[in-house]
Amino acid sequence: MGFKVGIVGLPNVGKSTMFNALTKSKNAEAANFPFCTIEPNIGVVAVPDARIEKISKIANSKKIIPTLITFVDIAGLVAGASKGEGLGNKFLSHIREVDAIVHLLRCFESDEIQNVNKTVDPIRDFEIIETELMLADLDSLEKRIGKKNKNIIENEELTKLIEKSYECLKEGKNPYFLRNEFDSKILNSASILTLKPKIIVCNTGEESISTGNQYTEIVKSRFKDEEVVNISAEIEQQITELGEAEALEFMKELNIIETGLDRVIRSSYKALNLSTYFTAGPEETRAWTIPTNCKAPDAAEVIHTDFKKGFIKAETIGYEDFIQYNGEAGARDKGKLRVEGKDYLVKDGDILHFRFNT
Ligand SMILES: Nc1nc2c(ncn2[C@@H]2O[C@H](COP(=O)(O)OP(=O)(O)O)[C@@H](O)[C@H]2O)c(=O)[nH]1
Ligand SMILES: [Mg+2]
Repeated sequence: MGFKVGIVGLPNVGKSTMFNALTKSKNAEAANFPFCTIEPNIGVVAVPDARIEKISKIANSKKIIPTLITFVDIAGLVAGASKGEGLGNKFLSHIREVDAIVHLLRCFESDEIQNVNKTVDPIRDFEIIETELMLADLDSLEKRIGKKNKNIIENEELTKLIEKSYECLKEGKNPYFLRNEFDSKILNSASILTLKPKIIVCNTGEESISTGNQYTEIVKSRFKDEEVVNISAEIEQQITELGEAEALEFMKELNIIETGLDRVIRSSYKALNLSTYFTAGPEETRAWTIPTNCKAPDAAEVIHTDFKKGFIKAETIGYEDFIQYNGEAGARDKGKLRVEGKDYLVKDGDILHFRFNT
């Protein structure tokens, strides 16, 4: 269902704590949001988006339907996992299915919680996990390249990507930089673990939740091009146990305006290069997820394949215009309702109404 993000990290870094807080809080937040925990380690959560409420108020909608993202708590990754240590290869099948990876890094000190290593060192921990992913990729690409010769020819760009990644991995290099050289469609279809978009999440202690600490600083300077988010999994869990007013009060005390979980969700959305458009009417205001820079008929297809097949045009109002002119009628009066054709690239926040032949 929708886009999937896997949470990985060494044992005891706080993955399950964060996962539980994520799924629990988003469940409690609005009972009418479609939500489910498919398996104990898979949860579907709503993407927080303040725009949807504003639109629905203006459109006088009975219902709000947010867009969703799936999180998977992936346990069992330890040094040697690719060779069967820990839960061994079991975790690999979980990771293969995800669209992006959250690396949860331990940045808190605690005498009680055992790390597999004695010291706190988020970069070392990251490298351990990445090494396992690289070894797993090396193994699977070797097989794929072998198969190709036996007549399973893949598309040319994909073959190039596979071969280049394989060359890197053979030399012990991480092929992640190839993300800059290939189209996202090819990257997404490659099913290569080390090429999946990454979100780096630092699990800090309570005292450094708003300021960060020495460890989160190291992480931030190492990952300049990635989304880096600081959270405290324990605090997030505590927040989920409070009522709305208490939670806000608590957050004020901690000097944070937004929960770490909301930031993790939004960073994931960004790392996946996704945008949102809306449909709005008296029945419902609904958010739809599309790849950024998607053409109107492809955006329509997210609602229904018939919308793409019979696509005629998309009546389009930009989000700012919709708010400023108080909805569709106002925007139309001011000439802000545009009629867009099949080459229109949908913008984040657009309110769309598709016209199509059946
Ligand atoms: N002090 C402290 N302990 C934490 C924090 N996050 C998680 N823990 C504790 O670390 C232990 C392992 O957490 P868990 O979520 O099960 O880790 P996992 O193995 O990565 O799933 C639990 O006892 C948590 O309560 C944190 O931010 N600070
Ligand atoms: Mg766990």
